[in-house]
Formats: sequence, structure tokens, C-alpha cells
Amino acid sequence: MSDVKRDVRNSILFECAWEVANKVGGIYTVIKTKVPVTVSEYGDRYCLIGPLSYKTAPMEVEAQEPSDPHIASTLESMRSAGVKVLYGRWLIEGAPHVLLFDTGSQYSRLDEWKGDLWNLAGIPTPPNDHETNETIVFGYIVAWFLGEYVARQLDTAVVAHFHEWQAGLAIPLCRKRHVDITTVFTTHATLLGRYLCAGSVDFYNNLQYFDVDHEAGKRGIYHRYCIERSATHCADVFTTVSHITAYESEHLLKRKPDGVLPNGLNVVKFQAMHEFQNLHATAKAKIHDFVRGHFYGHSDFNLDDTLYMFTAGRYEYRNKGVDMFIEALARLNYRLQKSGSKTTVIAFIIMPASTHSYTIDALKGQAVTKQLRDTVTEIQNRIGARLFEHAIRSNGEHGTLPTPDDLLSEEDKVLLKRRIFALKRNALPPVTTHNMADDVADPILNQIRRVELFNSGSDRVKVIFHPDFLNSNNPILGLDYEEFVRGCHLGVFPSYYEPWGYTPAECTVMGIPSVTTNLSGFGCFMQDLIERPQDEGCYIVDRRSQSVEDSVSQLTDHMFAFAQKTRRQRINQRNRVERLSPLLDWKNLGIEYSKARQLALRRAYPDAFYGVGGEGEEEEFDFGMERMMPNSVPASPRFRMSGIATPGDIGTLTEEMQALGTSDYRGHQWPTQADDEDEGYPFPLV
Ligand code: G6P
Ligand code: 1S3
Repeated sequence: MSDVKRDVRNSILFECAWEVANKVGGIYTVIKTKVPVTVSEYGDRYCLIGPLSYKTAPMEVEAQEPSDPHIASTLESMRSAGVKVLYGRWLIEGAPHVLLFDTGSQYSRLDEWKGDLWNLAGIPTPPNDHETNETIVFGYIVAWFLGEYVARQLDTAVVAHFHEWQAGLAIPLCRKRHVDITTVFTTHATLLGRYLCAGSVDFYNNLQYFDVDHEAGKRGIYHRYCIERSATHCADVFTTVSHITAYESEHLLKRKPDGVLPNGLNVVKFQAMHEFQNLHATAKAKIHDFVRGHFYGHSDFNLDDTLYMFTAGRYEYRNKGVDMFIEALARLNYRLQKSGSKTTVIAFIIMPASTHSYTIDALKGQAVTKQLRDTVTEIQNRIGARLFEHAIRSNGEHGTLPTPDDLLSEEDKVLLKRRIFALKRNALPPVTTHNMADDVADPILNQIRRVELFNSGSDRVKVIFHPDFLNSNNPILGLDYEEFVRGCHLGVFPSYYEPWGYTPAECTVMGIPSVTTNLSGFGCFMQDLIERPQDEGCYIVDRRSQSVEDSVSQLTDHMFAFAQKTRRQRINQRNRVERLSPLLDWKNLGIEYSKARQLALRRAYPDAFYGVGGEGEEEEFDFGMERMMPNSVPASPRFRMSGIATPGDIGTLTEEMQALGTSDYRGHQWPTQADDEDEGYPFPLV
């Protein structure tokens, strides 16, 4: 690269993503929850880079002067050229340094940079794609920053880690400009994968046959695809979040990932086991309150025999498996009815869509139940006062006790009747809480109509579609997402396209059982680590080697079996699920990121890695992190990993690398029936 000798042991890390201090989707969760382990490894040598959103940054970031003089002088120079920047601390656990660039301050250069991109990399850009324009401006600003920074700071190696195509354009720019840094690119999905799966193609069986340029062109995303692919190929190290996305990337982005960096969570351990069970009970009571309001006039089921199932996520009807969920709910309804079960299942679908606020009916339900509750409280107080008066006037003699008529006045009776009459309702409880912007064409509503899950009295499965994010300030279903999940009984995520899938992972660390599929990164990860995941409350539907019909039946079987469980069995199962959380803790998974960075340093500065023993003898690096240790989890799951292997593939890669000097990700083939999982395939056939 350059003649400058940089210290690779105490490298500086910049981590760049569109979702730094800017919540859009899952990458925000990755970055935010990973900060504590990265800060513990890098301390002040770590800085996140993202776009400056004036809506969220003022609430999330405290402005500060950079302590690194080279960052300070670089920013000063960029500011004098008109770049608007916010540097400070991101106010989250770990409080990392954060550098946010205002893309709006550099739109005047957009055309110049588009021209440059075309000349430099042959990447075309249409005029009106806002997301791509943002990507270009952001990418050029970041490359500008990194270039100036390493021109000033000549002592220490710089690792720049980029997430997803929207933050990845700086990679080819830095490569072309010979900026002396080493880069890691992590993709959390592929553009083409997401688009192809949302259509009706048999994606996984045709991965190797897609004409990628043609498919991207047909969908109007050729320019975005070019950016994604150039970031992939120009990065020193290319990684993704799961084996399944590694396989997809190999075929759609035409580079085998160097390894897999599974997504973790910041796991909070409770002092006592029963604490999270108590949280379930209190959160469930809040959901009960909502349900009482929503089903007013039709509360013909017992809340004590009611189970809450839910699905949640970005509104991608087919990719997130909502189609399969609703079909399975209809079948579950039939089976519960036929078996004469007393159990009622209320299924929530939490997926933000375009709406015109709450429906009158949904608001009214909460209002009439609140009025009833207030009235009952008033009457209760008056009854208490009368009871007291009656007792005090008995003067210590064994007198008569008051009759109900003494306690309940005529006015109280009238008031109570009025409230009860207000609960009468002619229509069925609504399926959705909001007025949908496009009610007629909405795929979720249309399927609910098709399977006729209309919340009628005879239905044992009721459906509530909440097309908005949850928030404790909402007048309807006023709970934060985490609290809502804790109060539910089962999360159902039968995704078709899911590079990782945080929703079931979040359920797991909260001790809530969940259903996912072997087409989701998380599902494959758990299947790889645990002998019988379903015994641990982690159900995995096979959507890979069986027909859609069989997958729906399998999902229905899981839900039906779950509905048969006794309370005691559910409590036990929650305990078992919660004990899996160390598997998903960044304290254990963060090491994969360390390995990816080390590999990037080795590739960029190979000479720095020969130890005192001379050429050929490489120095061992201390990653400063604990290795994955199955000891902290219960003995029941049989861990498939052997020895000191870690759950991502960088572990394997690093070991190979040490043996061979360098290495590539062991590109896994899509297995055939004859393949044996012991041969190291990440996708064991069932
Ligand atoms: C927790 C609470 C128990 C409660 C139970 C209900 O375990 O600690 O007090 O009985 O939840 O479980 P369920 O699965 O019926 O919601
Ligand atoms: C992506 O977000 P999505 O829901 O669009 O990235 C997430 C974080 O890596 C991942 O969990 C998810 O599967 C991907 O799809």
C-alpha cells in the first residue's frame, strides 16, 4: 500500500453505517447493541460514522470537540470547505465517539461526484433516485474524511468497517484513491435477494442461475447493485451475517464472503430467574387491558385461557412470511374448534404500513372500557364508604350485615347500567386498529379476508393487525415493543427471506419461545448450535426441503402443540428459552468482528505480521475478548461446535489462515440429498 509503517496492534476503528444514531431497521440494532463490546476493545480509538439526521441526532448525540487532533484538523478543513458535521458522543451504553455528516450540505457537488463515479468505476446513476443520491454524497464525504485523516495521522493503522451498500460507496473510492486504510464490508442482505424473493421466484433453487445484471436492470436497481457489488469486491474483507446470506452473496454479488459475523444482542442478566417471568406477567396484564377494550361487547372468551402470538417486522409480506402465518392461523382456528379447545389465540401482526390514524371503533373500545373501569372504581369507593358507615354505627354489637341494596344506590345502578349498555356493539371487533391508506389492496388484510378470520364469537383464533410501531405513549396498545414481546406467549416469524432475523433472537433473550425457519440466518444459527432446538422453545419450520403446503402444516402443528401446553409447561419452556441467551450475547459473538478486523489488517499490512521468530512465524493476536464458552449455558442443548470453534466462520477462517498463511471463506455448496452435514455444510438437510 504505502511506505508508511503503521502500528497494527493499536489500530483505529471507524465503523460506518447509514443507521448510526438513525433508526431505520435492523442495522441500527446491530450497531447500537454491539457498541459496548467494541468500546471495551478499542476505547477512544473507536468512532462511528453516519449521516446527520436533524430529527434524531439532537436527541441521541451530545456534541463534543474531538480528542484526536488529527480528527479535529481533518474536520476543520472539511468544515472550511462547507461540510456540516456533528462530532460527539452517542448517548447509548458505551457512549462511543460519533461523527455525523450532513449530506444536505454537499448536494451542490452531487453532479460532479456522479460524473466522477462514472469515470472512476463505470457506475451509472439516474437523476431521481433519492436513496442513491444520498449514498453517493455520503460515500464521497466519508472517503474525503478518511483520505484526509490518514494523510495527517501516519502512525497507526486504520480499519474502516462499512455496513450495507448505502454506506459502502467509500470503499471503492478509497481503493481507487489508494487511501492507506484497510476495509471490511458487511452486507446484511443483498439488494437482488430482497427484490427477487419478494416476487414469486423459486429463489434458493435458482441462485446460481440468475443473470444478475439483467435481473437488477429489470427491477430498476442496476445502479444500486453496481454500488453494492463494487463495495463487495473492493473491500479487503467481505462478510455477511449468516451462512445463508453468504451463499446468496457468493452467487448474486459474485464474491465468497471471507466469513460470517452473526448478529448479537446486549443480553441483560437478571439476578434471579423468576424476574423475567414476573415481567411476563405484568406485561401480559397490560395486553389483557388492551384486549378487553378491543373486544368489548364480544369478550366471550376467558383471558386466563388466552394465548398471545405475534409476528413483527418490516412490512415485507412474503419475505417475512406473513402469508404463511395467516394461512397457519386459519388452520389453527379450525383445529382448535374441532378439538373443542377452550383456548383462544389472539394473533398480533405488528407491521408498519401507510395509515390515516386509528379507527374510531378501536379508540371507542378503549374509551368505553376506561369509562366502565372509572365508574366501577367510583362505585367501589362509595360502597366502601357505606360499608364503613354501616359497620361503625353497629356500636360493637353483633348487628345485621348490610344488604346489597344498602350498599348499591339506585343512582349507582343506573350509572352502571349505562356503562354496560355502552358496551353493546353491532359489528365484530375490528381486525385492524388503524384506517389503512390502501385498505382494498393491502396484502395482509386481503389474506385475512380470504381465510375469513373476522374475530367472530366462534373463532378460537382472533387477529389484530397493528400497522404501526408500538410505543408506550400510544392510546391503543400503549406498550413499548420490548414490553409487548415480554407479555406475549409465542413469536412467529416464518420468513422466506431473512438474512439474520432479530425478532426471534430478541424473543429468545427475553425468554419468549418463537418459531422461525431454516431460511433465516437466525434459524440456521440455532439449528447449527443446538441438537433439538424445538425442545428449547426455538421452533424451526423447514421451508427449504419441503413444499409450501408441508411448511404450513408444520407451522400449524407447532402452534397447535403450543396451544395444548399447560401453564406450568409454558413457564418451564420460558426458562429453557431464556437460558439460551448467552448464545446471542455480543460478549461471545463480538469476537467474530475482531477476527474480521484482524484479517483486514493482515491483508493490508502482511509484513507487520511476522513475529520475532522471523518470516513464516506469525504473531498470535489477543482479541481481548472471551471465546465462546458453552459452560455459561445449560447442559441441555447439545452444542454442535467442537473445541474452541466460534459460531461465525471467521473462526474457521482464522484457523485456516494461520495454517495456510491466507485463506478464503470455505464456500459452501447448496447441499444435495447425498451430502452429509458432517462434511461441514452449513445447511444440514433434515
Ligand atoms: C409467570 C409468572 C406467573 C404466571 C405465569 C403465567 O411465570 O411468574 O405468576 O402464572 O407467568 O404464564 P402464562 O404462560 O399463562 O402467561
Ligand atoms: C436486515 O434488516 P431486514 O429486516 O431488512 O438486517 C438485519 C440486521 O442484520 C437482519 O436481522 C435482517 O434479517 C435483514 O433484513
